[in-house]
Amino acid sequence: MARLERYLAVAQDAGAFPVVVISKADTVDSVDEYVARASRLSPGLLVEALDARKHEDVERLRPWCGPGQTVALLGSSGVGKSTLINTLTGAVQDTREIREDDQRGRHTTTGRSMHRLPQGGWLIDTPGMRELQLVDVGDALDDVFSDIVEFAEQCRFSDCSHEAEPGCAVQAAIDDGELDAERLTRCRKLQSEDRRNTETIAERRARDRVLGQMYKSIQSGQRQLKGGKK
Ligand SMILES: Nc1nc2c(ncn2[C@@H]2O[C@H](COP(=O)(O)OP(=O)(O)OP(=O)(O)O)[C@@H](O)[C@H]2O)c(=O)[nH]1
Ligand SMILES: [Mg+2]
Repeated sequence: MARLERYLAVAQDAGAFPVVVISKADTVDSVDEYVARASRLSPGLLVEALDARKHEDVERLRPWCGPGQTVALLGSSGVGKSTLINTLTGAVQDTREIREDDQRGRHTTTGRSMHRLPQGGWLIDTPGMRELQLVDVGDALDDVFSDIVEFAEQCRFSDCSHEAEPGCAVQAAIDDGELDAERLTRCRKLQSEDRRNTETIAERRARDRVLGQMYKSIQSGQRQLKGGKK
């Protein structure tokens, strides 16, 4: 779930319409539980479970792959992104079994590539990600965790940290079973990661600016020196 929330934040930040595809549905007895858990992440979230190798299954994704639509497939290595594209387009891209020892993908796809669908849409295959760090997606996180944001608006204190303050509507929602405590933990983790990475980038930009000014002043100093020798 934590990984899905990350991908949803990235999609939200990019202004993309997310569709969750649960591949390898054929490898479990009942996929309904997985679909239900993913669907609960956001009201109205679209979730499709399928066997990425089967034409009749992937047909269900056609409505989002029509003319004028560009679809980027994101997900860990080995989940079946390239397989899905092969089935949808009839292409033969490299796909490989996941590793026996730790069930991880092998990072078969190493670069991004675009694939045209006969119906007119475009698919973008991407290499499976080892990790997906969030940077500067604070607003997107508010959307992904809009349920928590709404509860927080009811807190007695506007700067409530939802730890142990009186009148905390977030903790009350957890007590009432309306909010999963683990979802709050995951939300906090992503928010602090986002803040940390965003600060780091701002710091790096500031450092680059200072360095740039230093190089410029050195260069102009050299020019003056050369000019002085003449
Ligand atoms: N049983 C089953 N196997 C699948 C399904 N989708 C993919 N596979 C298999 O899973 C393995 C990995 O699939 P890939 O398509 O290479 O995965 P990927 O997401 O492109 O992986 P990277 O390129 O490493 O990011 C291959 O052996 C596929 O045949 C599925 O829905 N069901
Ligand atoms: Mg691949």
